[in-house]
Amino acid sequence: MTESWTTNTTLEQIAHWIRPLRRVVVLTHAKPDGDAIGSTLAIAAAINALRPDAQSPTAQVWYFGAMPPFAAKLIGDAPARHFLQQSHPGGEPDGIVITDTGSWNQLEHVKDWLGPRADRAALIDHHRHGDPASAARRFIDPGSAAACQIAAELARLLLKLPSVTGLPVGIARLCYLGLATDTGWFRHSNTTPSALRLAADLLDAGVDAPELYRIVEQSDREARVRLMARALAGMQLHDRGRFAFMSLTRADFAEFHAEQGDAGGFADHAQAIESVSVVAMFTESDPDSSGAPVTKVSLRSKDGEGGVDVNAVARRFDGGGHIRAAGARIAAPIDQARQMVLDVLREAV
Ligand SMILES: [Mn+2]
Repeated sequence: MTESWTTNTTLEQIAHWIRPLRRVVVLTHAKPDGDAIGSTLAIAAAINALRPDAQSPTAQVWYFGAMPPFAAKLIGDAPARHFLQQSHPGGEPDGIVITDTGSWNQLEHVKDWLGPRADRAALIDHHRHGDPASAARRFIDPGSAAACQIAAELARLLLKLPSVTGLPVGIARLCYLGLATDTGWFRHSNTTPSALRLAADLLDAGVDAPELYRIVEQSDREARVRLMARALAGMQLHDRGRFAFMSLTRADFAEFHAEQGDAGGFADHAQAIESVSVVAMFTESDPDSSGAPVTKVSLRSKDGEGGVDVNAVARRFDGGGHIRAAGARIAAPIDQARQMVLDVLREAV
């Protein structure tokens, strides 16, 4: 019998397993977002704080694919490596920690390396779906607002603190980053009482929340805002305004000297339209290894009466995510991908 995508351990046990490790690689999904970056760096920092006098840091983070514009400021001089495409990084860690995913299609770049080492891997995640074979030890809580909510607790356990209010401010700040970005700065439906209590505790730990807001939301390059204008200008509404579709081609990115990482979060702006229930943002990706076209779709669904489960829609295309935010990669040119998604959305409502 194959294992299911459920928790099979406790955070205490994961902390206990991590503590004696001497060489740890921390991984997350490709094209990491605020939660992925915050949770990986927070856990790596907590692990490295266990052996402050070590010659080289115990834990190192590996990132794959495009990084968001704010990443560099948050990574700073933390031990992190960045690979743009499929790599077989050297080294043989005695432990691997994965955050904010456990699905092979999001770990594609490192799958060949990770697969045979899953017996020495642990993952913490808040997604509803994943591949249990990616890690032998799994703590999965879809009730957590962000992977960072779980990471904050794991960091507390690693450092044997009575409360997350005692976390070093550098770690607390990273946890706040993921919590804030995954909840849309505490606006989305995952803004639970426990998420807000954790946010309060992290502020008590000394986090400068307005500074983080500035770094993440108010440090865009001009190219990103121009790209956003292009996406919004070409927006089309379907089904009496219920679905808003936007597209960006590789030529659009090239024109503004923008990178794929510059296009995140555009869907929020189209959600401002009252009639809109679902926003689909299509971006033309690089062709696959055989040269066939690939379109990435990012889906956002508005809360409230008649809200659409976009996770179910994304899963029809082998993607996934959350009920209100999900995505997929579709092996089709952009116009065809738009029609395919529209068909599935019409079935879903
Ligand atoms: Mn997340």
